[in-house]
Amino acid sequence: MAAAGSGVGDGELRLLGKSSSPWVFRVRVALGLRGLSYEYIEEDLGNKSDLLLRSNPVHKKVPVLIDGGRPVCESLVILQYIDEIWRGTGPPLLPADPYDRATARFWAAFVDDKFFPAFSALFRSVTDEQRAAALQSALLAVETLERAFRECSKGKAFFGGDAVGIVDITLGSHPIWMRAVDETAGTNLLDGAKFPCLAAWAERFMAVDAVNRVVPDAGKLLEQYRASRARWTAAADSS
Ligand SMILES: N[C@@H](CCC(=O)N[C@@H](CS)C(=O)NCC(=O)O)C(=O)O
Repeated sequence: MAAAGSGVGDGELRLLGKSSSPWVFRVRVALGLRGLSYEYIEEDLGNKSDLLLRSNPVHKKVPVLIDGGRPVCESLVILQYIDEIWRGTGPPLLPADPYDRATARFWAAFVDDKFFPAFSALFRSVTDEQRAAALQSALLAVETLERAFRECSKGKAFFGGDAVGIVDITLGSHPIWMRAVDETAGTNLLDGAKFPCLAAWAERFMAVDAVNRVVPDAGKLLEQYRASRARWTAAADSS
């Protein structure tokens, strides 16, 4: 976690981020849901600030939430910190019941440990063979999440029930990138016919005010993704 005594000065709430980062997006959504104001500091990840290096000396990554001078690192840890510290200022991100809470933590971990690596392989694939193999794994993970949604939502709008919870925020950082992949690679990861619950959930989640306010510009993401793909393809061709 964050370094104790890392020398970060006291202050209000600050967030070190990168506007295109799905992990940073999670924290911005959670802060927005709680109605918290904070200073947002955009990092240049090619030239990381001293503040970032001192605040997250282990991973040197964003997001870092700095609360009164004390850094908290890793998006899922930060979401749980926000949930515990600012209670009562919005619906809880984790359910009250210990079993439901364990289930929510399980699915949030699934998103990071299983869904994301599968999606990331698809995201980075440059050849048709790579794409076909990666697509299969990504669709399996999406199918699992479709079932998870039915289990967690209990017929309501979100994984968290009537309100957005930790699984919504954790998975919700990816649809915008999934759409960028769909537009570029001709896939349909959130196919409404195959995954009706998840496709409808993604629409609902993206329409939530706290999400809508901080969602990165889809056109810019697509442009950025196409430029990265062109670089990866050129590198693969020259190797
Ligand atoms: N597991 C981390 C992932 C954070 C992450 O990968 N952040 C990226 C930005 S999208 C980063 O800071 N990368 C800088 C680097 O790898 O040097 C989390 O959930 O917060």
